[in-house]
Amino acid sequence: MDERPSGTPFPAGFGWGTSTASYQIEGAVDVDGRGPSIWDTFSHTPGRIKDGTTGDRACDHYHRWEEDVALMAELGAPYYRFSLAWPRLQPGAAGGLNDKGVDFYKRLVDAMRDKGVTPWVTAYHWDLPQELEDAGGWPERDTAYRFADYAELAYGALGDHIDIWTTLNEPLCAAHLGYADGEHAPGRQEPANAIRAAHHLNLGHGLALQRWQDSRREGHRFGVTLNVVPAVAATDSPADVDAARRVDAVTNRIFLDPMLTGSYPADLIEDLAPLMDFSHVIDGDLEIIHQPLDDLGINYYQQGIITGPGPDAPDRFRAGVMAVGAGDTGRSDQGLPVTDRGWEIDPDGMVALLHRITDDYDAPPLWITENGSSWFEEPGEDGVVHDDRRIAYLDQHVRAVKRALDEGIDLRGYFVWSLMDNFEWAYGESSRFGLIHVDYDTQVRTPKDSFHWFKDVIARAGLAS
Ligand code: PNW
Repeated sequence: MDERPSGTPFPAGFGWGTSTASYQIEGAVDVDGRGPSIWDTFSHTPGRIKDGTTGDRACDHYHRWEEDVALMAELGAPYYRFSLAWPRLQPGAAGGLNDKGVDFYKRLVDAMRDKGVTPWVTAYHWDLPQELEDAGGWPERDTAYRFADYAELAYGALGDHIDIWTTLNEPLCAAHLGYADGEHAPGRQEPANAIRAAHHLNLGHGLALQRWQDSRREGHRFGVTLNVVPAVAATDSPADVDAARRVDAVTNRIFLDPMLTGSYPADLIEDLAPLMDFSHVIDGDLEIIHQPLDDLGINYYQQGIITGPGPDAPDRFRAGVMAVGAGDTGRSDQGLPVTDRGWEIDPDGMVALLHRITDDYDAPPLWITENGSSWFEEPGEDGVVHDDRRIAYLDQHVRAVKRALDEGIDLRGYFVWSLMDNFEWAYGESSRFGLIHVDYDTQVRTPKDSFHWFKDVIARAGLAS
């Protein structure tokens, strides 16, 4: 029986969920045979993480998964999206799988399924085995083949336990932040190699999909998650419009076009000509990358308001991305309220983005696989985190999701980043995105007010007014 009150706004079966990633929550980095990843190396390099923390323990989810599954069940979201740690499943990125790693994920997903939570798994959320980085990392073509081998093994071992499989999370960050900007592991600042990394991530995605399709179990769904950062020209001046086009090519279309249309944008190749040629793309690669997708996950945090060169191009944000062929561009803002990371709160941008993908591509069903906000908040005297700002943020974005549905977008779900506070990459423990507060000293988990708010939204499949 449909227990939703009449007139509630969301379709029955709408896919509410939360997301996490292996390195950000698991800890236990040297337990049960896990090998080192680029994030272990990077976080242990002085100066790389703003507060000097590492993911050595993070949320200790590797040991506390039962408690975390109980919290998922209490929340009542039908989906939980998480990633597999490549160095836990295939330490050193060679040979067969580590049984203890496989057993961990089996325990986790079986417990989730027992509680009615559907696992949505990502094969790669940035924790590249260090050994592969030592051999050159994603700028090397071989890394794509190694990823495909790992993805195939993971599907073989866990395919009977998990129905929804994603190849990559945000290849944009893996390529540009890792290899051009240097803010993420492995911390290299080599613009041309970031473009090669992007291609090999694309290639690894296509190869992995081919392997999965070859042994697809009935009812399984395969996809990818991209963070598409809308590149909006700050004004209609030709300089700003052209800058926005260049940034869009190098951040968004460099992934969307090969995956969804089987080609790289001609303007991207032309823009990059002064930096590099495209001889790393060889015949047949684009056919491999252009595989059918059952779902396209979109991570949305904010738009990029792009300005052309000039003295008022403020905040030369993401210098690496800008350095990569986007030329001398800047990033402005719209004067909207921001989170504690300085990210503008712009739910309309999410709706516009969903329209753009729908209009420009023959896209599969869309899912918001991440959306959320960072505010550093500790429990008050009553032991509770009253995170009204996060509730307001989520409320605005859930309403935007509803608008998108009303406007005809084939949007199947909305996942909050994140289930719990976790190791926020270069920001370490200083940036908190969770619906659940984590005390990193005691590992005590405390649902925030936003957890209860989201639980209520899910239960009623809508908003109060
Ligand atoms: C995503 N940016 O990363 C990731 O998928 C998560 O692992 C991460 O915790 C979450 O968003 C919050 O940061 C991003 O600089 C990292 O614009 C950086 C940016 C965007 C997304």
